[in-house]
Amino acid sequence: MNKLTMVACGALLAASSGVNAANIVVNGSFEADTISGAYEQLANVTGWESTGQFEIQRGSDHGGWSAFNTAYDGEQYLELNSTALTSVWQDLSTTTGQLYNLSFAYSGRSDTPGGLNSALEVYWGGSQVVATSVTSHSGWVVYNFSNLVASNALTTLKFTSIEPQNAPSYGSFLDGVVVTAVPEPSTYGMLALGLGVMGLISRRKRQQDQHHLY
Ligand SMILES: [Ca+2]
Ligand SMILES: [Ca+2]
Repeated sequence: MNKLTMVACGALLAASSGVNAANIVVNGSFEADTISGAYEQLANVTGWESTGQFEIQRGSDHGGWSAFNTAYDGEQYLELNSTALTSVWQDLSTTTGQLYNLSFAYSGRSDTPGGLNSALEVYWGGSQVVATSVTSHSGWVVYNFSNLVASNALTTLKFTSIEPQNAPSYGSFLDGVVVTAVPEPSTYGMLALGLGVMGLISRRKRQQDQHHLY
């Protein structure tokens, strides 16, 4: 790789890092407050607010109970229903008018009495992002929502557990909450420019090689 190619690669990497935007959720994987047992009920969890107390659980493969999930990401996750159906939320620092993508992993709890379904509602800036509640009962399901608009400098991301009302301390596991800014068109422009430069260098190199051959 010659010097010019290396410079072009550097430009390409710089443009790419803009595409892979950072997660603006604080402690979206619930790993910041390390618990020592299988589960722990906490008054406070880094980055998050709650209508009740929090419950952090360790994945079944990291000392948690067999009824618990393997963490979707890392070793721990949140159980919204600590002792009652609760909401958790976080005020995200956003740019007004900017578009964001949201993804998270959700699961009901497998040992919920009577096999009752768990259900969750998700709100972005006060508006529900899905018309019907998310429902899942066995294993993690990853949900993705694209192009959510930020109307303010702070946007509240909220998860509200609404089922099972008859076993309100069971389930609604949440993990891997990620919100990233949708790349600006100018970032794509830089990336395209970087790729164009690479293509040009590659063509010139081939032409030079041909000169050497003949
Ligand atoms: Ca986690
Ligand atoms: Ca619980």
